[in-house]
Amino acid sequence: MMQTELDLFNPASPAEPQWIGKQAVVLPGFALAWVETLLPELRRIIAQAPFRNMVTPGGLNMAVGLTNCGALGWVSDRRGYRYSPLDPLSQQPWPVLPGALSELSALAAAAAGFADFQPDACLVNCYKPGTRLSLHQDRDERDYSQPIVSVSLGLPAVFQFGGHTRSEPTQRVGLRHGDVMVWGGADRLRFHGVLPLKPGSHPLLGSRRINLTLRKAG
Ligand code: MD6
Ligand code: FE
Repeated sequence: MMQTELDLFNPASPAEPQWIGKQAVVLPGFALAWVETLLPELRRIIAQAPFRNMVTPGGLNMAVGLTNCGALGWVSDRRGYRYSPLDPLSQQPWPVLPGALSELSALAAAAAGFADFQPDACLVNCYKPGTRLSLHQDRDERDYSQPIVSVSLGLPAVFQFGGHTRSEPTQRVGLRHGDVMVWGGADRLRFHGVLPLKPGSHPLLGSRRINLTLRKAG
């Protein structure tokens, strides 16, 4: 059967990789086997470094709840965006990056053609129904030759994948619980965002979506 965009939303469709760019791919269900290991780790991370709404340099409150684990964490405030070894809330190092998350992300990166991916930062985003993430580029990492690996958990979302300028048209990609997306190379700096989350309840995570993005930031 030919793969169409609609198949992404059909649970019965085969879990074939969906290439959405030359070097950007969705691996449907790739993280499902790791969820049981990841959820207790996630609880530990959130207990140590709770979700918070960061402020943009322009003074706006970000709607997405945000925290990090790993040697470096992404932070935003009136001074700008950067990676920091300390959680500004606690002035302590971020929670340790779970080994299972490094392994999973290295395997996913390899499946997408990126060998030896060694993440040192994991941004954890929490979306409630209605929360969106506006179009942006991920450009605060030092080395753009390294890909980003994104793990979706909980409620499904519609990811917008654009071009190299904000005004280019975007494609829409469904991301469901357990899906992993890898992008890098020629696609590394493409604009992207998340449409407002639809209300719903996920059996394991309740009324939210959690997205983990693993990066080599430093
Ligand atoms: C999200 N993700 O899916 C937000 N960035 O909730 C991102 O902003 C993102 O998924 C770079 C690469 C993959 C991503
Ligand atoms: Fe991003």
